[in-house]
Amino acid sequence: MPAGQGTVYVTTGGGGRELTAVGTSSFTAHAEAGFHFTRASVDGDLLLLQMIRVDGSIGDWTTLVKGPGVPNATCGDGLVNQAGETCDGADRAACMGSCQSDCTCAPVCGDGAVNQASEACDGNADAACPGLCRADCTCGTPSEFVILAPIADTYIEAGTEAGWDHGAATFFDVDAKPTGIAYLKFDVSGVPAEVVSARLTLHCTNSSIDGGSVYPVGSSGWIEGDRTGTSSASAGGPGLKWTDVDTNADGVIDGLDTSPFVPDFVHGIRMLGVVTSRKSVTVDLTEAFRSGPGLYTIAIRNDASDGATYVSREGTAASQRPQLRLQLGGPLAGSTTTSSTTTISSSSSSTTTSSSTSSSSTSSSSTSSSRTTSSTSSTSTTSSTSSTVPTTTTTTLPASGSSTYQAGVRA
Ligand SMILES: [Ca+2]
Ligand SMILES: [Ca+2]
Ligand SMILES: [Ca+2]
Ligand SMILES: [Ca+2]
Repeated sequence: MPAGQGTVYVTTGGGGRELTAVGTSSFTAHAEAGFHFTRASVDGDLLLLQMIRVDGSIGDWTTLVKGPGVPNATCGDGLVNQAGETCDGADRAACMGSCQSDCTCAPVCGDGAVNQASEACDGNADAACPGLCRADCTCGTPSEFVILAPIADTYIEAGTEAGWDHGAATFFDVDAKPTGIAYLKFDVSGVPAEVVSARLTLHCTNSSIDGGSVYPVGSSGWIEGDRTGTSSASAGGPGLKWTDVDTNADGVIDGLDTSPFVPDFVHGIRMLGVVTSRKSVTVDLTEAFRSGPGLYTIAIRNDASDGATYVSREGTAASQRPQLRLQLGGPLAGSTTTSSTTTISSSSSSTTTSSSTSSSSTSSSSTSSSRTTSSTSSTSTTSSTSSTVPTTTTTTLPASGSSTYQAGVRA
């Protein structure tokens, strides 16, 4: 637009809590349903807006420039602002470790890839020793691990099934419409050793953009029940029901409910992320299993009306049932093995964020701002904040359907 002749308005999504599928239109540069926030960076005549996902990666960005020139983005300018940059100096939200001079994340143990000479394996990248990767990225021995099945699992659901017992169902749902929350109970009382890492694997049977977030539950005193949740015969079963937890019957489970089975939504442990039907998903829940021997309950809730479904412990295929794999800090009880366990590092390297508290949701993060500007530029005169009237507008457009962006477009 001509210099000094208008105001650019930028509308950014976020807020709310439920993810919904998003579409595209003729002027959409990027559309994505995901948890994110928008970061605005102002540097002189440059305004950079970025969609930052929960994992710190950048989903989309757009740049507005006042004045004649668009400064060249470089690796080293301290902002993730061009294709190929995962980080840049201190701007490294997507990195578990530091940012390297080439603007990529430095490899660390815990990033899920075997990418350092010291790593034999890393999380799910365990081809060198399937199922036996230690938290310190070395290969362990079978005696260091135990695999636990849940001793109970179920889900509770608002609405017409609020009084239903789903304890014997072959699956469990997490969903936001109606709200469905899954509960899994594990008995770690027979494991008298430090839990160095705990990884839960679930088998998904219904894809979702939000597989759910995992939360601790303070009490394991709930009953699984014996109804399958497939008919109204499930009403009134002995198992945990929505109506048991939503004690004030307002249709929402939160801190206003007095049930001991209200999940601790303030201390989310981990997100499952996008989950795909017929695939397994594994999450690191180490921090939830650090209290020593005993019973543990975790709950899974998502924020998408696009619900996810997982195989329960009653699932037909044993290999698809939930599994909690524990790496122990000492030999198993009764085990006579001594040598192989001495090298176990108890300094768990699983750091990570319990990112699930970052809220917001939705929708197309940014549309092409060349359209946006042209449609809003002409008449408005006042607008407080915009002393930054751009004379040149740069917008980032998708290069070719990928997530890499490049070219600036003059408005
Ligand atoms: Ca840069
Ligand atoms: Ca690694
Ligand atoms: Ca069950
Ligand atoms: Ca309630």
